[in-house]
Amino acid sequence: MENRRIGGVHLSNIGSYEERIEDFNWDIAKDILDWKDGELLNIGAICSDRICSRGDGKKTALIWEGFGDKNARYTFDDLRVYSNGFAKFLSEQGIQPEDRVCIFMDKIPSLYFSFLGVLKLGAIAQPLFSAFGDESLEVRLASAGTRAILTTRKHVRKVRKIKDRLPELKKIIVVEGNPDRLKEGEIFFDVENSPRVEEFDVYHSTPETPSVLHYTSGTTGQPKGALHVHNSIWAQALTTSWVLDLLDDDIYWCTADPGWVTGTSYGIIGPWALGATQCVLDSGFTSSRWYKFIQDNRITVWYSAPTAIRALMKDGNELVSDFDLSSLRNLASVGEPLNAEAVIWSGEVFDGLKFHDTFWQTETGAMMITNYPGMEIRPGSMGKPFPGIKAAVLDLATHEPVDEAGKVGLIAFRPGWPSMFRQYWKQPDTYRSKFVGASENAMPDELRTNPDLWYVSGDRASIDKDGYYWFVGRDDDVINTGGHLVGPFEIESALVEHEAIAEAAAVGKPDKVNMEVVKAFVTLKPGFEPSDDLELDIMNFIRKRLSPLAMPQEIEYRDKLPKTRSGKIVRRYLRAIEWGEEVGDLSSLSDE
Ligand code: 6R9
Repeated sequence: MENRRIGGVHLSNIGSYEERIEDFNWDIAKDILDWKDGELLNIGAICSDRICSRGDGKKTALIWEGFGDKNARYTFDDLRVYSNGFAKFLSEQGIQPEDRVCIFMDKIPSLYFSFLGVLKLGAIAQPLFSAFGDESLEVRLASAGTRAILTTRKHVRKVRKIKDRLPELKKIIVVEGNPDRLKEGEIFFDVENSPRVEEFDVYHSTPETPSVLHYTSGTTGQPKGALHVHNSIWAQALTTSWVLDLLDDDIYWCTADPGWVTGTSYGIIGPWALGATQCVLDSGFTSSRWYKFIQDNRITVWYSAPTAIRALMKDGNELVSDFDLSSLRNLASVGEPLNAEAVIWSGEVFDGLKFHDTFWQTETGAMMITNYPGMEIRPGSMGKPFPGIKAAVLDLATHEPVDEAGKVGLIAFRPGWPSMFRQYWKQPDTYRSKFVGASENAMPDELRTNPDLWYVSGDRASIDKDGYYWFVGRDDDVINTGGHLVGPFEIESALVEHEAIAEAAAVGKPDKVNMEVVKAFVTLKPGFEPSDDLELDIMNFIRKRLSPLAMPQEIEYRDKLPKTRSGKIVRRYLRAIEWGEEVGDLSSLSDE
């Protein structure tokens, strides 16, 4: 990448936001990567082989630290060879292009190698949080018809519990741990201790070849798989360059886990497409561990999330001064509203550096509305649409763009950017329902290319007179806890599997650090009495089956739950009480 540090002053890759809007063209991303039409468009290869062939094979690609003092470093040449290793191994196991391969492990180096390897083979990477319990895992593997899962000794027991119910899951591959203790049918593959694979015939993907399948929660039904394609790389690379502002000599840290789209779009694809050095910290969160990680690795660009920032804030300013964080030069955040206090705080403690808020979704694949280097940050605002993105706020009733400053509506985007999701896995109707103006039988390809439609995000915002977007809240019941979306339906379905529970509703309740945490309202079956022990038992039940994030922090016992006359539980009502908001019109509720 062109290095624009002139006389010590960095002008920023984006330069002038207004000028970029004027001359915008997605092909700029191709120029930045020096990629010519007709060349191989495969994310796995662009992020590794291509960096080596431009002469940067010896450059550090990954600086990794785990629990205790475990650490390792890998060059782009290592990335190339180890991703080849995974691609070759999976192809020998019979994995074919477009097969779904789940990656279910902690943030260990093999997660990163295998992700690129799966893509090199033309298969679809399905990364899932290693914190998921067996039920969360089963729902997603069953939905995707996943053929192979790559996991570790630590997590394989969850796969064992569910594998008999997953007829399409043919291969269980353990990439780390002790091979002697595996069960029959499980395969061991340790890429770093296998022969180096110097050459692999990378799959000739087209721009529309599927690449990554990310599961995301909605209000109704189980989580949906948002499917991305190799063409997404242009949006991921360009936003990485213009918003995160990576230069050749930066040391970059994205704190997100690749089970979340942030961890793939900006923790793998965007930065490595540009040939940047990335850091990964695979150990639990403590403020001092994070500050030390930045200090020791001289991290310059840092992409994190509001919950983490608020947790750092809580630990105070004094702790910050115990570390030398002078290497930092650009900070950004995503996942939930970044409150103004957090922006102002970061400016105070990080020597004038304020977090740049960025807004986007699993479905958008890349940043959509953000703050840019060199542009005035208005604390509390998400910034402005990325050049090339046509955004609007649609009137809640008419779905026409609002032109009045400050009026609240639905955030929407005109279809057509490169990283837009191509479908919800096997749910064409749900995909269609995300577009305003779509005809009843429109196919996914028509929807994603029709410039007259609006893709509606499911969030509310207003735009001020200068074009800055201000987040208001979600337009649905999805719970955003610490930046992770949890679907109430998934929690409720698991709750009613508990022997004591008759009916359940899950809503978000306010929380200082996580913004929201899960609260469950339950009615009990005859013969069960409310008690503290039962509450603890229910909490653990959910933690183990779903995940620690989905676990209710509070359980309220009720004799009955509020319902509509057609029998649907009204979460909106329960949520409003938690937030101390107006409950609204209750006339549609049943008096039963
Ligand atoms: C990348 C990612 C998407 C939802 C989104 C919104 C919330 C994300 C935000 C934000 C306020 C921001 N969200 N960024 N809310 N300000 N800067 O987060 O993807 O997990 O799909 O979540 O998260 O509600 O619709 P995903």
